[in-house]
Amino acid sequence: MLTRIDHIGIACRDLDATVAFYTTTYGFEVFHTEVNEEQGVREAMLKINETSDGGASYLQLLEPIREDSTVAKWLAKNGEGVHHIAFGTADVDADSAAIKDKGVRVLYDEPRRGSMGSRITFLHPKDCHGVLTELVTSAADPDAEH
Ligand code: V0V
Ligand code: CO
Repeated sequence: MLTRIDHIGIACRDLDATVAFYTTTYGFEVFHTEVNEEQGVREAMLKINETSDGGASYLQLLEPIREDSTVAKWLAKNGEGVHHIAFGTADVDADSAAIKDKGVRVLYDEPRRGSMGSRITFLHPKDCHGVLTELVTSAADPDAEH
């Protein structure tokens, strides 16, 4: 069951400048930063609020680290802006299988490593009315494998 908005992914060209905008303008704080080599991004997670399922909602600011990464490709075409939304679930395997059975393309056969040790997969934007949609089980979710 999808129980929260886990994060909104925002593509940017300059992570430090974008973090400065969100911290200075709104007073949000950086909760976590990391480089995800597989996904080709450097990212910052800004925690916005905790959620009733025991998780939290974040902004995920994403700067590409390679020209051939999905975010670099998207930036070249669209410029900076909202890149994806992510729904949180305690069981990304079960939810992605159930959604696949409804005819939505799931991009990965097995969930991959996401921010802060989470397990993530993506749904094709063309099957989701134009929205690249991620499913995430955070390391803190009850059913998460550690
Ligand atoms: C592409 N399209 C999008 C889109 N990206 N539509 C909405 N939102 C997006 N973000 C559209 C694009 O305009 C095209 O439509 C069509 O899909 C095919 O796109 P393309 O430019 O030819 O690109 P592809 O097909 O090479 O790649 C698109 C997909 C790719 C979605 C397959 O971006 C992908 O694998 N994304 C999943 C991984 C990812 O995004 N990682 C970065 C975040 P038209 O022009 O044909 O109509 S990493 C992350 O979130 C982490 C680590 C985390 O949360 O922990
Ligand atoms: Co994401």
